[in-house]
Amino acid sequence: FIREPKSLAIVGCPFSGGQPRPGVDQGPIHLIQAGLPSQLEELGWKVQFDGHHQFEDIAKFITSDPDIGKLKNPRVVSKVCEAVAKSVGSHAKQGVLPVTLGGDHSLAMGTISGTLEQYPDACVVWIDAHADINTAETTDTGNIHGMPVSFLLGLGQPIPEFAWIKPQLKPNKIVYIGLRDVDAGEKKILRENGIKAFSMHEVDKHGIGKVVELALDHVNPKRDLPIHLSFDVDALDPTVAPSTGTPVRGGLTFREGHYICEAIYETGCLVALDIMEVNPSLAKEEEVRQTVAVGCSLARSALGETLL
Ligand code: HAR
Ligand code: MN
Ligand code: MN
Ligand code: MN
Repeated sequence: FIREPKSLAIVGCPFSGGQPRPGVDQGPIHLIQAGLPSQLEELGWKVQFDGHHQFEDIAKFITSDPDIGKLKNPRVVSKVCEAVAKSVGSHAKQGVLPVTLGGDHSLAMGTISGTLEQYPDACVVWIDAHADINTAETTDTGNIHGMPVSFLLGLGQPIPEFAWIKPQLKPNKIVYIGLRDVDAGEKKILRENGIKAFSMHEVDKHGIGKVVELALDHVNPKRDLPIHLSFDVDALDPTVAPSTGTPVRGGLTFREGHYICEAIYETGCLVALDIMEVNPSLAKEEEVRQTVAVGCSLARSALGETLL
């Protein structure tokens, strides 16, 4: 799917409007400063990075953004994601692999919309402690980073402000790994839509190797469909990635997280990657450094770094 010579484009998304904690907008800036572009060049990629998105330009035109039902910052989140969809979509169209650095996970409405525009048959592998599948009706918090999957699937009552999102994702084209903090309403949605999810229970039971194989068997049985990997760093155990907005204990080990990335790279089907929810303002300096470094190394593993 990706043209030779292997090219990728880093889409820096300093955005935090999908959740309440300041700082996650600084995630992409730290990932770039840690040297991610040159690390990916060393893996043989041609790396384009023309600076981070300037979402202030969007926010400027939205002078008032009252809640819609429970949804917080709905217009800003929607416009930002629409811009991200265009950017990811245009890179994908040119055979360039978009690597989106978040920023909060509401951005995945944009990244996955952009991917599906170019690759309508793509499947999504969503790595997270959370299912991020609340609808406007089921959300307790109103934080849109807990909802992007429901928008992509077209669940819940349509919201005119989000009408640009084509509900192109089918429930059998997304699979989760790492879940352990799923709301009651989300469990119901997963069940009713037959969405495949491998929680930490399945990781404990089968081991990560088997879980990734089963996950890919579900969304990509012949290993011939494009894959969009959306990796929320809170899928990792907080001892591994402490500096994130909603850490949940009992998560993926360092190796389990990297194994997922390596196994997806090995399919040769990866067409887009998101590294989300790195928040450099939520931990001590050393833990921030560790979390940023892990974000970089997950990206490297997904883009071809091997241990030998
Ligand atoms: N389910 C909760 C909510 O809807 C918590 C959501 C998410 N936090 C994340 N997303 N970091 O992965 O608000
Ligand atoms: Mn670009
Ligand atoms: Mn998430
Ligand atoms: Mn999460």
